[in-house]
Amino acid sequence: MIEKLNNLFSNFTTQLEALSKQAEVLNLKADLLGKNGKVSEILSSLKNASLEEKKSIGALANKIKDDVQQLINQKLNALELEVINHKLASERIDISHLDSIKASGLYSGGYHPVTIVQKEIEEIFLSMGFEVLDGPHIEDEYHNFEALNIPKDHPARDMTDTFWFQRPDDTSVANKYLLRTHTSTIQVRGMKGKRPPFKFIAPGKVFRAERTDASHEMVFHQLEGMLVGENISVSHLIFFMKTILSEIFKKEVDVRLRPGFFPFVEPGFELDIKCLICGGGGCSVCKQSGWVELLPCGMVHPNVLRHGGIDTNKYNGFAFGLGLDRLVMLKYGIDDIRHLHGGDLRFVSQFKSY
Ligand code: FA5
Repeated sequence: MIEKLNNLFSNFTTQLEALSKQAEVLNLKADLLGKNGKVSEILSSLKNASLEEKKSIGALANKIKDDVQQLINQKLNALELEVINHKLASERIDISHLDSIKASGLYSGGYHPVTIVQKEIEEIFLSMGFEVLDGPHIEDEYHNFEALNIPKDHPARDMTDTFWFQRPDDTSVANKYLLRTHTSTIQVRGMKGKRPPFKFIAPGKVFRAERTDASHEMVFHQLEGMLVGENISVSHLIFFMKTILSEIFKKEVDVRLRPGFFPFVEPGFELDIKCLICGGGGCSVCKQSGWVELLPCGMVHPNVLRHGGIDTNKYNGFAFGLGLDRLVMLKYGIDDIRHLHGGDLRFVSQFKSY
């Protein structure tokens, strides 16, 4: 009987090894351990055996049952893994190699040149300890104008042509909402809840109902910057602006500073950069002047600081609003801003991919 059981087990292991389907394994298990299986058959023939025999054969039969069950489980797991691996291998798509993507008729995406430059500038500011903030495209009058020292009926409201609209659920309030005309909206939003000293930048899209030309778009990008602390002066501002520009262009660039009027800064400046498209000789981008208006800036007006909850007896600061699209044009030698957002893939795919 013992020999019979041992033979049964050894036959089972040989048979199991040869099987390649889960159903076959389950059949083999039933054949051996099932109610009417071979092991039960042997055990039922023990009825008339002695107590000693019953003990030793019963113990062996139980061990064989356990071993069979364990081997069956191992085999089923191995077969399941094989099925999964086969599926993964057969469904695998190689996205790591650009050529194979191109060969399959697909093209990999890439960053838009404005995004590339925005990311580079963010890195520069982050390395100088600035925070990067975001803000809504749809704004209210308060953040776009009032908080920036531009009250109702102030002539500066006409400096930019604004896209106004009403909320469908609140038609009683005319001209209350707008698409932000500049990223300066983040000045007061960013200051709220902060204690000086602090510094942040806020890049993003802005919208103006303007006629387009080589250097003007209706939807373009700005990058706002603000630094608030104690005893900040115009010389800090100028030094800072020049450092940023040489970091961005990776070389010394010619700049000029002119007085500029913005109600939210006092004094205010226009920082122009010598046109890198024509080298200063005159072209359509610089409107034949040799200079491109790029970086208006100034010392933050105390009224704006007060809207941000800042104690103006103790703190002051500077702010700037970089024109990102124009910077991209100067950096890459693009002679018309409309190329940037015209949606022509031949144009944008010239720039760095992921
Ligand atoms: C402003 O928008 C101010 N908020 C900037 C500012 C911030 C001043 C903080 C002082 C302190 P301005 O309207 O000049 O300023 O626009 C800023 C920059 O955006 C310009 O120098 C220019 O580079 C860019 N820009 C303005 N209009 C357009 C346009 N239509 N298309 C493309 N770029 C534009």
